[in-house]
Amino acid sequence: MKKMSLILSFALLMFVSCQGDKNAKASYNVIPLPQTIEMKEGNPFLLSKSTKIAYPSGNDELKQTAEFLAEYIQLSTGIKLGVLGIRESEDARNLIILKTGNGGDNPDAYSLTVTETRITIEGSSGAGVFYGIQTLRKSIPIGKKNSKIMFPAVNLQDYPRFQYRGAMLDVSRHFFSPEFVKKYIDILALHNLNRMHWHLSDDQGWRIEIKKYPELTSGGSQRKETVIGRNSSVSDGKPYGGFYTQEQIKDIVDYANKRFITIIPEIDLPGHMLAALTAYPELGCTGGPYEVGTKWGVYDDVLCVGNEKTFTFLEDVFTELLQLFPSKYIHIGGDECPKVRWQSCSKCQAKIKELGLTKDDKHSAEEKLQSYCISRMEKFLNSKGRNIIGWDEILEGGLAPNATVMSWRGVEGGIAAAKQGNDVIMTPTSHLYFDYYQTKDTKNEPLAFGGLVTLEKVYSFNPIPDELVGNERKHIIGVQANLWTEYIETPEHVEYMMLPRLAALSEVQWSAPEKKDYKDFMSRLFTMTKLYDKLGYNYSKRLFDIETTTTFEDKTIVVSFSTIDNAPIYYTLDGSTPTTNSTKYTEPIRIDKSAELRAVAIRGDVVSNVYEDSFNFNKATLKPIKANIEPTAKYAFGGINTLVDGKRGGGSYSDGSWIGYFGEDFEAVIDLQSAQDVSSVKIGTFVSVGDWVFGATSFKVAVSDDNTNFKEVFSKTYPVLEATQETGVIDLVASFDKTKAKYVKVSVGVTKSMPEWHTGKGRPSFLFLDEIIVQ
Ligand code: TNX
Repeated sequence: MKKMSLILSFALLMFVSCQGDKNAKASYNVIPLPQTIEMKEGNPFLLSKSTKIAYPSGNDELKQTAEFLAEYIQLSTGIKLGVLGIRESEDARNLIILKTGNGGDNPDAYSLTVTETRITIEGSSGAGVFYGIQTLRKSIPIGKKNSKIMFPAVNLQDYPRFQYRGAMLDVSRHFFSPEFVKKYIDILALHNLNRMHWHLSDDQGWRIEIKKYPELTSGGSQRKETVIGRNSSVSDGKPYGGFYTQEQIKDIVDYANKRFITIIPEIDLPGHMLAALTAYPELGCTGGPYEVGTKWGVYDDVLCVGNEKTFTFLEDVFTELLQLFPSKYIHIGGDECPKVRWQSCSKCQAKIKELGLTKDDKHSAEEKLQSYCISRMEKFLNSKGRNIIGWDEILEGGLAPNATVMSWRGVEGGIAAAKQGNDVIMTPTSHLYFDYYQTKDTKNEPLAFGGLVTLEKVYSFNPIPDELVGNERKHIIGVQANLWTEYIETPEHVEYMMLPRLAALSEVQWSAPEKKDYKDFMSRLFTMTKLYDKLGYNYSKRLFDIETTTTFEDKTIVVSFSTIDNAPIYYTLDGSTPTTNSTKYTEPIRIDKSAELRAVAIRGDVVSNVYEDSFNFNKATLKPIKANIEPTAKYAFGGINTLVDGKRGGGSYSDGSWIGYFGEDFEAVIDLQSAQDVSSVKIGTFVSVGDWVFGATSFKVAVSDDNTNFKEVFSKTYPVLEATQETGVIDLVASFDKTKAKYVKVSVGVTKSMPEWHTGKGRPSFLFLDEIIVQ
């Protein structure tokens, strides 16, 4: 009773004090975190209906920015402020003053000073002022009904770490309306990004009107249907298409420009060109006929580089493109260009001869032909005063000094390019592919490309690898996230994949690395979600999920939980769904026998996604294990111990709970550490044939008491999987007569030659394994 009344009076106190505090208070701890925030002694500034936003009379750029700020403030507070032009000498009070000329050499820098009489945002340029108003809008608390907002006195100095802060949108695989592209630009602006890389052409659709080549849009922008899922054998049978007219593009470029975002267009060449080839088959090596891609992946049909017409076409296309996009950088792709057509094309072979290209120990003649194509286009664009960006494949076969490399297949390409003096934009699949899953709980997520790029992973990205020293480090000019849209059809889904990972990216791009603190970021993100809600952005609610860390202590697995806002967590160990009646989490959970752990965070009547983990304690759990081969680097994750960590693999081969091998048979020996009765061994495999991930072709078990002489107790072979095989887990199970064993050897055969029906026919496959269960 006493406790009850204590709680009640505390609640009452809170109620009264919230009521009493009529002015909602701004906080400058926004995302991305500003460089320095120096709080001042003086009285705060009170923003009210009568506050005005002032810009220097006659400055249209700042007038526009002032109008943006008025809109932002109205959205967040409901208060509509007036905007007015003033002369330098005017000394008015109750103003938010925007001005330029703080003299710094970083055009994106600004200062924000708050005193009792005014808020002043002074940028090195219009861009700096724009970032200043972003910080100001994000500092405003959301969801409080107040007539005044209190801005504590401050001297805030801010500038970005990187000059290039980008995000890519692929509009080829799926098309997005001009209205949505503008919303995407708004989302970037909110996070202080200044480049939108627009992937406008690919195998599955050409999306930009080119007046000289009307077929590109009349035919090349349309595909007859789209494959369902990850290159399954079924398609939806529905025609799909769309493109932007030049007028629409100009309008979007202008929209972005007002928000200090430069659009970098990409025409991907000489590969990823099937849509253009469909429109103009004479540009391909075989002459066609071609068909706009209806499946995902890489197509063998590419531009014929031996044909001069190809270059006329490209120069014409870029000539029109340059009139629409003022960007200094133009992206010409260069990724994933198979060379098979060129190998048997008389024109390409003649060109190779004419250019005197010969195979050496690093590159084939055809790879050098690709390099020729890229550098020829580079020269053309340079002659028009532009510089090229290309995917890291453009490094292969030599690179001109003013080309910028987008390092996507890891950071290695970026390191190599920076070491040879080229500029680099870091955008590795490992941390910045926003088409990858954002949680391990993939079975409750919309289908994604694969991979796992969590919020924390994005946040942890280090754009300047330690391998780079001195001046080399300056060549990392920026960081970008990529949104490929094979599996993303709707605007809501784009937002879901971008947010909140873009918030983590913005901090990598903007803030000081020495201030990086994930926990602190998460608390600021919690505030930011209120603004996302207000703006109607469909961000992933995964940030409210339970976060876990697992450690191992002797023969015990220790699981710790946390949430972004310290919400109460409840759990069960028997697989039942937790409720507020279940055990409340107060300290790390110690698990030493098989268990089905389930946990939820409960906020009022909102229950989070269920966290699930299965622990299987058996004779192999947490025992020493040695394998004959190393997993493929990309899929090594926690290494071989993953197979005996007591946790069964989850719903995606790339979520870190599986380890992957390529093309080689697997064999491992587990040391049970004493002779034990053994009569069954089980191992999980994960299959996804569209991704070259096949099942086992054989499974063998042998036992030994000295780790030298093994006796086979089980052996079985399996047929190669069919095209209709569903993606998921296939367990291999060996049962045999009870036998004593101190060592257990498990051998799993990989599919060495994928079948006729597969795009990789004749090539070996991946093999994904998890948990070995010995009983
Ligand atoms: C690789 S990144 C591609 C794209 C795909 C993407 C899917 C790059 C230069 N090429 O064509 O859409 O993977 O993640």
